[in-house]
Amino acid sequence: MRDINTIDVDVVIVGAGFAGMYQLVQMRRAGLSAVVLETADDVGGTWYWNRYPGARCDILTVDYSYSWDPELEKDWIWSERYATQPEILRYAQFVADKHDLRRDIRFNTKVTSAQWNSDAKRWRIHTDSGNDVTAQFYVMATGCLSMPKVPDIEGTDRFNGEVYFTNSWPHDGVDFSGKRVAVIGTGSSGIQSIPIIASQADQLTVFQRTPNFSVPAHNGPIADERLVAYRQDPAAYREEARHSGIGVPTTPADVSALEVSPQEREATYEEVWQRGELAHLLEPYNDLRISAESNDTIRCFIHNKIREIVKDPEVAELLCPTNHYFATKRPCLDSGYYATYNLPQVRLVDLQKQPIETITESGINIVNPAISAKEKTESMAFDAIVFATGFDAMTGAIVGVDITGRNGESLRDAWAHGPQTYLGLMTVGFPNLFMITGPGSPSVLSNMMVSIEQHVDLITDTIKHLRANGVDTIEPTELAQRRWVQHSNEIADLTLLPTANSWYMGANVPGKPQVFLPYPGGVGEYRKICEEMVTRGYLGFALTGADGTQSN
Ligand code: NA7
Repeated sequence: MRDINTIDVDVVIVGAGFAGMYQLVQMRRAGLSAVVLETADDVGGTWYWNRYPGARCDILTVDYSYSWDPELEKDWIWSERYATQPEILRYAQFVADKHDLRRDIRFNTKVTSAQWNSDAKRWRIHTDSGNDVTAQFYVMATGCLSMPKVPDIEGTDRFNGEVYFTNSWPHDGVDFSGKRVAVIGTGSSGIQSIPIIASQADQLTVFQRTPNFSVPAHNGPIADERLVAYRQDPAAYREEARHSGIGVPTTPADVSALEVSPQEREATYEEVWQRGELAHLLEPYNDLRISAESNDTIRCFIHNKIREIVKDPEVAELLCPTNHYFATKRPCLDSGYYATYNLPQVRLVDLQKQPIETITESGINIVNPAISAKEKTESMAFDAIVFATGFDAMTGAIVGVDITGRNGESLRDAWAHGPQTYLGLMTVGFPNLFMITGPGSPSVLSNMMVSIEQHVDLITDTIKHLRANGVDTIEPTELAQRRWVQHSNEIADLTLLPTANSWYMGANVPGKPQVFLPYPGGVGEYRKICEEMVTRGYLGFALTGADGTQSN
């Protein structure tokens, strides 16, 4: 039997992406002992794993940067509007070096299970390296899009050629020159990688289940006016982002899309299309998120753009998203995506009409009634298949660890009908377990960096408060949790968001309960609610002292 070495710390943090790194910094600043457990062999999280060609940020990188180290704001200059994955990874590594973070990170260490010990009032975390960690506080900094979705396609294991997953791409890259390549999936990862794969491959076939809205990134140097606003007063720029709707400085509109003339609307949409920023696409009118009729105006504008770019009218129609409203699935930013379908070596297969029958040893079989009256199977041979099929979003990485709380209850069971949290931060029955950007927080509907920093600061202040007041455990009350879930759903129901089969709803993973996962009220509103919760003495949380006395 292997020896289990146990280390004991105040705080165990799982994940060394941007959330875990900053949480470590804050724990050190608070004078607490902390260790980070990380599966990979270096920092970076999402930006460590997603190395597929064309991987970039879809929020301007000036906005997608840490604000907690004023020196960093001067030391690190982004080279483009939307930095590439290697540049963002270098940024994470630069921060890790500058703050000497790696000494408290255990790399190549996967957390397998965690148990709360009610007597000791501590968590015990088991890892695959044979080392256990015990800690009073346990922070899951595991990311919202980090647990790959298992491709639910018949025959996936049969293929004898090269197989790649965008979410765990080989570190030394892949050259598709001279190859026949299939890409399955047209979310952000597919849309970013398809133009580059097409430029290398002999033949590229894209398998599309749902067309997605994408707008051109117009990547290049960072626009002057943005840099001026940011460099003049970085602190004020960041503060504005913290109180905005999605964590990027924007000016909310006060007019409906239906209140202006079609000509004015067209000109406005053209301006935002040329601007190439997701944050500004819903900005021009105040009802694009809530009114189907208004949303239709931007939906039609983008359809027309696709029809202008894609020369074959049939292919253009296949690429036009018609079964969901704009931004009810996460829209994408691209560099030449639609124009890629004008290349002679690129074919689009619409899986709605020609579903995959099976993956075979040599390629992919689809149902294609056009082949012949008798034979309806078309067999396509490939040298490589790229799965860009996404993630078990928001909950996958959390329930991927076998977590057992108070009374021996498993988190998987507690969330069997959908995640229940208070503020997306904690869940009933699991004392002292915090989630950064968990389900029920704005997270994936926001600039992640802003949401991460807000959560880390809140968790840090909470732990400091507990320590200063002799409180051993913190846990939400049933009532607060129930009301939060209800409040979040009520806001979602006012919008068009729940109408789409999106990963926001858990709809991409077969069998996953379909509930709206992120908090849709905006980061500024959410921040206010959290601040009020603190001001009102951690309203909605039960705090238990060493002698068992409870407050709240
Ligand atoms: P996404 O956005 O979840 O995209 C996954 C894509 O794969 C999407 O087009 C899916 O179609 C498709 N998919 C998933 N399963 C299948 C099967 N079984 N058959 C065919 N097609 C399938 O993940 P990404 O990695 O692209 O992007 C995730 C986020 O990362 C993105 O939003 C950015 O924030 C960064 P569907 O739409 O489900 O019909």
